[in-house]
Amino acid sequence: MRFSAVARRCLLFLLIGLGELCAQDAADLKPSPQQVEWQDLEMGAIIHFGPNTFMDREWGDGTADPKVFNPTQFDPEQWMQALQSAGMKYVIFVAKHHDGFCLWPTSQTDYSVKSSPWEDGKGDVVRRVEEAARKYGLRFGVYLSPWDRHEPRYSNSAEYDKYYAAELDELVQGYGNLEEFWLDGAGSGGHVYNFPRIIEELRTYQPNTLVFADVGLLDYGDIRWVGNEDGVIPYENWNVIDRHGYVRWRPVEADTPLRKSHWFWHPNDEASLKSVPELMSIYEQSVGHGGQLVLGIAPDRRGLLPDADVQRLKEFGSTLHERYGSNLVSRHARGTGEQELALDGNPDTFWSAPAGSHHAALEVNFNRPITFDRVLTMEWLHAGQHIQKYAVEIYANGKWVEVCKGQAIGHKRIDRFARVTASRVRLNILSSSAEAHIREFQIFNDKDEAP
Ligand code: FUL
Repeated sequence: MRFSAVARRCLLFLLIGLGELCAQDAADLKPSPQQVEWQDLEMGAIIHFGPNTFMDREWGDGTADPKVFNPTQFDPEQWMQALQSAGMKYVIFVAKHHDGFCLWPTSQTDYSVKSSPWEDGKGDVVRRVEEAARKYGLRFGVYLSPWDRHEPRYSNSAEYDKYYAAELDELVQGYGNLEEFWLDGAGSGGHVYNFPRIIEELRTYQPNTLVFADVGLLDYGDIRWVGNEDGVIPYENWNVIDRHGYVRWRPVEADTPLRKSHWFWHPNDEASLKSVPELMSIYEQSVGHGGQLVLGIAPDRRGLLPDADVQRLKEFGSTLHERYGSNLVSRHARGTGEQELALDGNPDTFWSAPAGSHHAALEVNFNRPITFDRVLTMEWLHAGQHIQKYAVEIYANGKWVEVCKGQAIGHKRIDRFARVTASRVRLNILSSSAEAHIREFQIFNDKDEAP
């Protein structure tokens, strides 16, 4: 081989290598199929129930006598009915909180339901919650607190790792498919865990479970924490983020309790129940910002969700339905083109902008003017998150006029603006890293909101 041929070959390898490096660009990264499926769930609940419920505590110190755990009317089906009425699609049950008390009859410690009077120590809360969730069509996942304020082995990292992995082993092998595993970093500052080993344990038996991990444990997460406990995404929401040079798809989950700042049930606390307008605003700033909303619910000492909470969840579900159940696009003058696939009310079909394009427009025409104050857009994400800048525009007095604009769309984006009336509306994709793919472009008018 002549030198120039060698040089050409080297250059080729260099370019291939660079191409692979470029695949680390945010725009080239794609979600796993499990992540896409999970993002479609949109709303779930995290459930806190244990000795804290009986002791008016949020963070138990691990000294509570297991005998305090004795719900009198335990009925997780009642919880699931309430969650279903709100439109929730999955639940994460706190199998062990920071107090170390296990809600299933683990073989790893006596500090569990086995030592409680509930069902004579023969009950299994995790099992009952799992069965109830599946019965009502909700996916099931668990939270297992790494921080353990009861277990004496916690002071010895290696011993505790074995203990934690054995607990996890029971949960991942005994309760069917887990949708999500919540890895909470709270209280763990300064403690060293062997997380690679723990995640391997999980992955061996549950390859499809998505790991939620907050800031400190992010390296292990398939899902990331939003950064607050208000349930809102206060920034443009990109699914791909860079963590010290390691770039990958990590959708965001926004968690917040139904009762302000309380994850566990507390007596005389009904005034802290979030109102329907508050919940709607949270929804619009979480699901409506392309993320997942996880609402904290807390059964009381009876083992039931309080009536007020049940009622609030139901009202939330019906208000969501009222506001986002009547898509005005269903009245548009139907065309035959590909764009119809983004206007058909079916998120399983999508329109793709011309191959290789970096901007495009999706236009909706109505036979007569419609009045509206919000739009909902969904991006098809299997090929990555491509839209980087867009505007919603109406045609008025012979020209296109912007009513709102933004950057990231992602799974779902809800935009609100001052009410307008028009018969031509368009989503103007001003910049996309590759051709845009739109599952849905929907238009709504909230009659309850003042114009
Ligand atoms: C936090 C915990 O410290 C809270 O008690 C609660 O479990 C919440 C969901 O996560 O980090």
